[in-house]
Amino acid sequence: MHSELRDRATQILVQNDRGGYTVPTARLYPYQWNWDSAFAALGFSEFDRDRAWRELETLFEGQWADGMVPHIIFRRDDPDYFPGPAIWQSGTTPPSSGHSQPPVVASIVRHLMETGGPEDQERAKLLFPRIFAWHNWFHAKRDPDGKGVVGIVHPWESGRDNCPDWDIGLNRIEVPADLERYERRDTDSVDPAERPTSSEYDRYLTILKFGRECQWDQEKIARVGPFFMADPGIQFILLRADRDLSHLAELFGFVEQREQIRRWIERSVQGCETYWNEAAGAYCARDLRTGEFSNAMTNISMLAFYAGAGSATQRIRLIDHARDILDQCQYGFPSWDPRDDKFESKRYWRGPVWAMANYMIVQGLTDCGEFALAERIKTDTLKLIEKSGFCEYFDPMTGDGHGGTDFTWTAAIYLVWSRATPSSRAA
Ligand code: 9WN
Repeated sequence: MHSELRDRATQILVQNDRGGYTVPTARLYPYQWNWDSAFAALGFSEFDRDRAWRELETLFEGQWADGMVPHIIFRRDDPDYFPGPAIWQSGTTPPSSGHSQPPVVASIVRHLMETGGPEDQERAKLLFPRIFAWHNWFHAKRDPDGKGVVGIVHPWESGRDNCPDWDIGLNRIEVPADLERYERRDTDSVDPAERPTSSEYDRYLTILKFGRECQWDQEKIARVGPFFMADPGIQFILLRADRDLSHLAELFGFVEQREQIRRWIERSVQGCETYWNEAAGAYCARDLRTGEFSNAMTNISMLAFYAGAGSATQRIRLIDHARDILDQCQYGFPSWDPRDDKFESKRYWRGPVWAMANYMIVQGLTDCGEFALAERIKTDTLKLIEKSGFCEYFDPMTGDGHGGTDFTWTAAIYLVWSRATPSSRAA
C-alpha cells in the first residue's frame, strides 16, 4: 500500500506537469499557482531535483518589476478557470493575477539545499536576489507604514480564500451595481457545498475590479482598497521564510541583504503581537481598517511555532487549545475551530484539513520540541491520504476527501512524509 501510494504520488506530480510548471490539479486549477508551486518543488525533490528547481525558476518568470510574485501565472488562456487573464488585466508578460500568495519559497529552497549538493547551492544562489526582492515587496507594499504587520488585500492572497477569518473584511464590502456579470467555473467540477458562496465570489470580484481599475497600484490598493486584513498565515510564513533567507544570505556571504533581513525579522517579531487575541487564546486575523479581530483558532494560528513567534505563555496556551480542538475531530488539523458555529466540515477553508498546512504545522512543532502533537498531526495526514486519496482537502470528522482530486501538494507532502525519517531542524 505504502509503495503503491508513493508511486501514485509520483505519477500525480508527473501528470500535473505542464512543461516546467505544475498545475495544482487538472481542470479546476489549470494554471501555475504560487505556493502550490513551492510545494510541488518539495515533492519533485524526492525524485527529480532538476525538475524541482525548474518549478521555482518558472514561478519567478512571472515576477513583476516591483518584486511581487503573483498568485497565479497564466501561460495560456484556459476556459476551465474563472477569473482568467482577461479579467485580471495585469499588463505583464506572462499575464498574471494582481496580488501575491504566502511566500513559502525561501523555506523550500533551504530544504532543497540542505538535502542536496553543490548544484543545488548554485541554483539557490541564482534565485536568491529574486526571492529577496519578493520579500522586500511584502515588507514595503503590504506593510506601508512599517509596523511589522504584513496585510493582505484579497482573501485569495492568504491562500485561505473563504476562511471565516475574512468574513469581517468581506462583510464591509458593498458590491457595486456595475460589477460585470460573470460565470463561475469552479462549481462545474466541485460540489458547490464544498466551495465559497456566490456572495463571497461577488466580493472577491469587487476587490479585483478595484485593483484592475487602479492598474494594480499596490500602494493605493493597500491604503484605500476595499479589503486590508492582517493574516497570521502570511505573517508567520514570511517570518519563517525571512529566517531561512537570512540563513542563505549568511552562507553566500551577502552581508548587506542579511542586515536588511535582520531588520525585517526584528520588526515582524514585534508585529506578531498585533495578532494575539487574548480572548480567543490564539493568533487570529484582524481587520487593518477597523482593528476588529477574528475570534477563533485556525490551522494557521498554529504556524506561530513554524515562525518561531510568541512567548512561552502564548505557546503553552496554543498547545492546550490545539489539544482541545483535536479532541473534537477524528483527523487534525481543522482549518476552523469545530466548536464555533461557523465551522463547516466540508467547505474548503471553513473546517477541512489541508495536507500542506499540516506539513508546516508539524515542522514548527518539531522544531519547538512538541513531538507528540507533531506526530499526531503527521499520522492523521497520512491516514487521510491512505483512506481517501490525494484530495485537495479532507473532512476532519469523517476523513472523506473533497475538492479537486489527484492534487499536487497533497501528493508532494505524502512523498516527503512517507519516506523513513521526517525532515526537521532547529529553527
Ligand atoms: C484562488 C490552487 C489554489 C490554492 C489556494 C486555494 C484555491 C483558488 C481558487 O486554489 O484558491 O487562488 O480558485 O479557489 O484556496 O490556496 O493556492 O490550489
